[in-house]
Amino acid sequence: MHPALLVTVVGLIGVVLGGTPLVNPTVGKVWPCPQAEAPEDTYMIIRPHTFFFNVTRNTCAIVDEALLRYKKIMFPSLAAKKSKYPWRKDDNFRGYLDNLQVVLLTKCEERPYQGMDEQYEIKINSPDAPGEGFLLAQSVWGILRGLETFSQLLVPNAAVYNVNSTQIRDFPRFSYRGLMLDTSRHYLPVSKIKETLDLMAMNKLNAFHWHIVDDQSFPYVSSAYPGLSEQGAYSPSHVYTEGDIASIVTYGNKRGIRVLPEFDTPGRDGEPDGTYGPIDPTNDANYNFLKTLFEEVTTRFPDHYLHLGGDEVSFDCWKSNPNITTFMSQLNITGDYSKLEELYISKLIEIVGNLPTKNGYLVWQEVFDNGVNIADDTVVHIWKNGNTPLIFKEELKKVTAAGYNTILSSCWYLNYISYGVDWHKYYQCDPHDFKGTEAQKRLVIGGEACMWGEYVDRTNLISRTWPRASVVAEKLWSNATITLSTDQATPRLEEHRCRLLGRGYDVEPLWQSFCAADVI
Ligand code: CP6
Repeated sequence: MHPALLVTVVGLIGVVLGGTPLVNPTVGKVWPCPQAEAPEDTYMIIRPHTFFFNVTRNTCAIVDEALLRYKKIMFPSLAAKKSKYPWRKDDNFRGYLDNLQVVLLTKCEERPYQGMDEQYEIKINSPDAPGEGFLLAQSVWGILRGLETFSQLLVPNAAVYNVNSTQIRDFPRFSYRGLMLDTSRHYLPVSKIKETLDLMAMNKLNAFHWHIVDDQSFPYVSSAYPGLSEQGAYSPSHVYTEGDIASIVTYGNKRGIRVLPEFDTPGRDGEPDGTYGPIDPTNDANYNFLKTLFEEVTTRFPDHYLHLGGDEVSFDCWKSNPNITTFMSQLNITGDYSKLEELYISKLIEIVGNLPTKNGYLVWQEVFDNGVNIADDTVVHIWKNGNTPLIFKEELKKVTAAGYNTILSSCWYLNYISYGVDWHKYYQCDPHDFKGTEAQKRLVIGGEACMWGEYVDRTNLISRTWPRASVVAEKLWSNATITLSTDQATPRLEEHRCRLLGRGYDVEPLWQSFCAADVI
């Protein structure tokens, strides 16, 4: 690339965050919709057999591997022999795009993290570089997001692909864009989790919240406490070994996705049955156990954050334990079980805060609601009252007024299903739609779609999650002004669903329809 061009391009990237969008495209081909896009009617032709990515500036293993993946995604039939059909060339034809220049402007990074830089810029046959194609980003994460966008710009045309002249400047609206899966109520095979990570990357989601264990089963294999899965897993094969976890973390990280485990304590059991129940907060041995367990967990999951749960604690079991009753009377808190819970969570938080890895953590909203003293960088996860926006908006207000970072899930409980179109209500829910100051709004770092596992296993995971999670993904990535109208999103979402289907994923239909490229 000509040095002068590089300077302009760096300059452009520099103004992305502060600058005003060029155009807010209402109908485009890319999902989630880019922040600013200036497509033209002219186009270039990509010949898959000769097309290549040309990496300049910095190189990075994550980028090299992503390029190989995207070649397969973009040209699935590369192995097939050339089509005998001629391709379209007309007045708008502007030549062949033989390569995409992939310009990584700063040094490589290995693991994604909260607040990483994901902005990128794409130029295809732009006025300052006619006949050329560029993908530029400050970070490897921006390159990954841009590659996904580039792959979505390609339109098949017989044996080749058309790509319109365009300029795109894109960056996420929210930095935390998550999806939660639950592997306790049903075990999910590692392959299905990886499929989910692929789909997350195709929707620019960047945080996989793994609700790995719960009362129903404990598939996490611990070296320190092998009995947990030996006695707690559904079967010896319904488990996640250290190797499984490492391969899932790496798989996600290579796609710019953080993997955040949740070890939900003290437990949300219902009726005490003498077998299971929440952790006894009066027994010191339990805190030693938690320290050792979390020490292991935080070395296996390298992200700075982990999810500590803390939701829906039932006090019935604690009430039935005479040792706990005595303990409470000694502390002068007889009958005040929230106080007891607070005591437990405070100790847990102290333990986690003092681990060698110095982790930060997320907690479900109850921990905040119950007035537990949490660290300043805690992320409060709002999940309750999905059907009553007034209440969860009030919660957003309270949590941010107290100065905490927060993510919203209340309106994105994908495990709820019903007959009919349900994605409109996901699209209409906006994490900034509450009364608060600018500073309060900035504390809302994003949101998360949740897929609880009571009725979900490997057979229906993909179809029940997608493309409904894609709707949340656009809400969290795209400009607020773009995501106002479900009518304008409909044809784009239909196309995106067909694209994911075409890429080989069993994503469910949104309504009566057919996919033109779907080969029966
Ligand atoms: N398990 C845990 C669950 C749920 C929660 N925590 C849950 C609650 C309500 C619905 C779905 C799931 N199954 N540990 C709440 C955060 Cl509708």
